[in-house]
Amino acid sequence: MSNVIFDLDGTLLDTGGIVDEVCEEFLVAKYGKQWDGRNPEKRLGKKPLQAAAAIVEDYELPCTPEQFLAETVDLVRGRFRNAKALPGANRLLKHLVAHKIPIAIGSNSYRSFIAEKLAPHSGWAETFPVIVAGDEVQEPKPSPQIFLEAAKQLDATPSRCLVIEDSPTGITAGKAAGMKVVAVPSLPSKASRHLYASADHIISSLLDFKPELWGLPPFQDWIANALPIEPWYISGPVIRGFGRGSKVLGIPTANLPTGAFSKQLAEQVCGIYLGWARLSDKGVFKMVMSVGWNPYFDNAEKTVEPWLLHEFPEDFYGEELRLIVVGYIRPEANFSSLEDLINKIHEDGRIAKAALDVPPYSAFKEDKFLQQ
Ligand code: ADP
Ligand code: RBF
Ligand code: MG
Repeated sequence: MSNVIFDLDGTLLDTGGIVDEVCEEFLVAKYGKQWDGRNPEKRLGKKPLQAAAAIVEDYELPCTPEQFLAETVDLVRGRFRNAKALPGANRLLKHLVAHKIPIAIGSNSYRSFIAEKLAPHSGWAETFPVIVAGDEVQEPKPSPQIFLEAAKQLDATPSRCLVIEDSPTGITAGKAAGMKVVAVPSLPSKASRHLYASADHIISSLLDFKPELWGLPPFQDWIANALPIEPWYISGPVIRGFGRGSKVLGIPTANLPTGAFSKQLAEQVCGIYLGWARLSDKGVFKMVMSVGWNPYFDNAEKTVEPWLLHEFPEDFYGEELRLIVVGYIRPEANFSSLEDLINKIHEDGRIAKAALDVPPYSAFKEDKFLQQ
């Protein structure tokens, strides 16, 4: 593989949240209706007018899709600049650019919107020598036209192009173009899994993209079996969790109320992380934790499950716990037996324990956040 073609919305940029925000506010203000985010598959990866038609139908709005789009488009546009790079996007782009791998964007979005979305991200617009938009071809995805045009402009044959996509529509388009396709699903639910079946490979986030599987140069930034990340800081009183950490697994996890950092949590990739924990009365400890829905138990909410790598003589419910999360270990996984899950968690613990002794992870032990 010598070329990579990226979808933009939901793959490199978190624009889905912006559209949802606008719809939620607009629906209640104009029509007194409550947005519930239903049927994301009808909007994801679609042209704006198709997505608008889905909303008009789903909420039985007394307007045409054209009217709905006309009334909301500027609200959405106004927020493009708030769209954050998805975790791992900057890392992957820098890596490909450093290795001179030709890259392109192939997006169903309009050309002018793409330009506005890229503008706040330093270096992004210049990074892509080729951008093909939905209004520059006759048929948008799932037609292969966008990707075929991108390949043409890259001067590459389709079989030498890898597409990275979050939407089923885009995966269909990439396969129809005769390209390899890696899916980073924006519809993470189990029920949506079959929509991604035609992808060559499915990953849970760009952090898990392995370039070497596609004949591209490997990343060299893992340190001590973990990937250093931009640290994130969370805290709260230790509360009761699902009541099974110690009982079912023999691995206690000190749960935090997620309300205080729900937005931060929504942005974090589900997976296993390492970091430092500080208990107000006890000091600073190494920590390994899972973030997500715990597929093995299929929880209904996204939680953090920090296991402090220390033996405590008793429980510490109610005590203030502060966490700095500094490294990523792996995606959340499902396991065919409880024993396999437990073994994996112990392996995570060993990785965290060793990694936290070396830079860059070790330095955060002295972070002010843990000292106050
Ligand atoms: P819950 O479902 O309430 O979280 P767990 O079985 O997961 O129950 O146990 C978590 C509790 O165990 C924590 O809230 C804390 O009070 C206690 N605990 C004892 N040792 C540890 C440890 N090493 N890491 C995390 N929590 C611990
Ligand atoms: N649960 C899963 O379903 N899949 C996992 O891959 C997984 N990894 C974990 C890794 C660590 C380090 C810890 C502490 C927990 C992990 N668990 C995982 C979560 C476990 O299911 C959870 O702690 C219990 O559900 C306790 O409520
Ligand atoms: Mg727990």
